[in-house]
Amino acid sequence: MKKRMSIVLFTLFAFASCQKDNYQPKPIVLPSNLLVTLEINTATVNVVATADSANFFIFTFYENGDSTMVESLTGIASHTYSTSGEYSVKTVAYTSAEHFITEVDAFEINLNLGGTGAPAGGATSPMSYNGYTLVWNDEFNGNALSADWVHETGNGNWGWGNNELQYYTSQNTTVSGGVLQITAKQEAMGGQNYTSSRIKTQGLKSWKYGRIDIRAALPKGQGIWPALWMLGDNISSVGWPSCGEIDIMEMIGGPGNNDRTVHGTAHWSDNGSHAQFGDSYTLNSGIFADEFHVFSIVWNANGITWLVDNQVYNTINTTPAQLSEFQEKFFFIFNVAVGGNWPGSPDASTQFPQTMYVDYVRVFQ
Ligand SMILES: [Ca+2]
Repeated sequence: MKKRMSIVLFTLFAFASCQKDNYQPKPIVLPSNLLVTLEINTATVNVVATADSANFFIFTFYENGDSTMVESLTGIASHTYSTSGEYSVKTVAYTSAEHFITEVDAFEINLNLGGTGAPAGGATSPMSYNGYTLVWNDEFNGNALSADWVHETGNGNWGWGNNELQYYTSQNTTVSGGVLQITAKQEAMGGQNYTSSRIKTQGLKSWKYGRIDIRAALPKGQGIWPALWMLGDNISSVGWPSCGEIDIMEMIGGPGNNDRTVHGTAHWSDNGSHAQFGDSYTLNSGIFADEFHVFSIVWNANGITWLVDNQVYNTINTTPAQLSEFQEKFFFIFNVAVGGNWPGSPDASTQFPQTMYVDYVRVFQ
């Protein structure tokens, strides 16, 4: 009995060592540079994934405890949801069945936007970025503005410094169907011929640096001037432009390229003089009123970069001492102006009312 056991053990050892000597490890070739882009068209999310060295992809769409897997050689998949909600999709890029990399992206499906008059589709952006934390967001999912916002009303000094023609009132702001709606109307109030709204987070929420994404569909037409922008917290003590201004998105509506072009600009004080630096982004087709787009800045100690739908179109170096404005905290202002020095007045071609729809604003740091 004892002898047999030792023979068995010897045989096992010889077999194991033989296996080890002949084993050739396979080289590990992982995909790299996985890039996942999501586009949401009302109930349907379209996913496009690319990765170097990837031979196939598997997408898993999660929905209320259930999931749907889609395998794709091209990196393209889509899934249609039946209810509004926050969902996620897992993208796995494979070189072979054992060698893969994974990314999970969250997104929002909102089936109620249609009831507001907002366009149904357009670009969207992820709820998370590598290296960033979501520190504040407003998804505008309630029935009123949150306590993070206040209205600015009236016509300001010299039409808010620009000879603008609108009278701002809180009555032109609505939050419903998951979107903020700021509407410019042709109606008399406070000695002006137009009304609109201007909201801000001054004294309530402000930030220094970060990635900011704002998903919005814009109004259109001659004399319509929607803006998603920021001012330095210290404006009340140092004034403008020493406080600094970051225009994340401005559009001067009207025919030709106007309704299809947005501007991203920084303003500051250069030894007491107003200085500004900006550039613009023009759509290849259609206008900004047709569907939602995501207007972003990526802002750090070195500079500010402006993006539309994650495409960079302007960058400023803020390291020179004259641009120290941009090393301080800034608050948000969202408004739709009518007329003013830059856009000029509405004309017979301008249709009222005009609404800017904002699906969300998110700050990542
Ligand atoms: Ca929303």
